[in-house]
Amino acid sequence: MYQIGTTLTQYIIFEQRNHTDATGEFTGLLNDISTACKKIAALTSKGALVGVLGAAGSENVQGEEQKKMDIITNDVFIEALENNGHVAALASEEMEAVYNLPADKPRGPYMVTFDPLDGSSNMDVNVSVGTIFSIIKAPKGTENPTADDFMQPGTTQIAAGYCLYGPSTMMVITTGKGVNMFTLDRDCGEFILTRQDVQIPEDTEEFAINTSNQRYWDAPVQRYISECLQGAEGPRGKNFNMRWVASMVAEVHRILMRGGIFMYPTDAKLRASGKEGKLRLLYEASPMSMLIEQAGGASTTGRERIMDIQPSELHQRVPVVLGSKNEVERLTAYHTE
Ligand code: AHM
Ligand code: MG
Repeated sequence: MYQIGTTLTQYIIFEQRNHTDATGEFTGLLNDISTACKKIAALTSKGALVGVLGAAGSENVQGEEQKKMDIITNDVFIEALENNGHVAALASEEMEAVYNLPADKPRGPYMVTFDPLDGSSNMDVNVSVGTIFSIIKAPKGTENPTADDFMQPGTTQIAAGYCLYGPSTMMVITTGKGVNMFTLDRDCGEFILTRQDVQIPEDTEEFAINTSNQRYWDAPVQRYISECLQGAEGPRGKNFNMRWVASMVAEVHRILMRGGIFMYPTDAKLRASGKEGKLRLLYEASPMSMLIEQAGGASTTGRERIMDIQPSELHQRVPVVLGSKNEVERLTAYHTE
């Protein structure tokens, strides 16, 4: 256990001491990620003052409108990570292909996948947004890893986390030994440990789903939500509350703090447009699943554990059901009944 008040930098160094074979590369990488997130936190907090709101006038590989901040934060991440020899390649929700480092940059043993600003459309209305990241091992002896090298299931993640830009900026990290939360102290520029070994309650009375898609949902999701909505008079015998921020980072953070279930299931509308889900496996579903499982929660597609999925493409989308264990297991069971 660490003392509350430990800085993220101290925490990373202490963690390195526990690994006798550590080279310092991982420590350096987490430091670079933390630097990138601090820069993004500064930009998000200044917003309109520095002209970063609004559309960029372009689309990403997935045909979604890019916000100015999608592009700016993607560049901030690349710049923070490509110079210090800790990574071999990067992949981002905002870039079509794998980002290989320029020839003159030193290569390192890790690869990072990231969504530089998840929920970016919320930026314009001053609602919480976040950065999501996942760290995996790079193949040995490969100068320029390819998309194939990124096709690793979530169980191979070395670390995963997000930075939430909300009323306060928080870095939430797992290295596979629980989940710790750090709050950015802007006065000293450090992330400070404010909560450790987070545990998600197994039961909850709070669900998060975009109900505007209700008419497209499959039967198991219809049943689950309808039972929640019937409240104390229905089969669940208790009342439920609902939240939908439309920023996955904010939703996952709420669930880590007080429990809940978050769903972005597949539905008829997504399938009609050739998609299996809305959220991306490598940049969103996989890292969030590692955090949720490390905090004692569960994460599935409704049919299988997300961490077990063998990715088949960089921008693969999957249905997501995550949060308090008993509710996730219930909805997952409805899919197989
Ligand atoms: P983005 O990566 O393009 O920002 O999209 C992901 C976001 C999630 O943060 C959020 O859960 C979801 O999209 C919101 O979807 P919807 O617009 O259907 O409410
Ligand atoms: Mg996203």
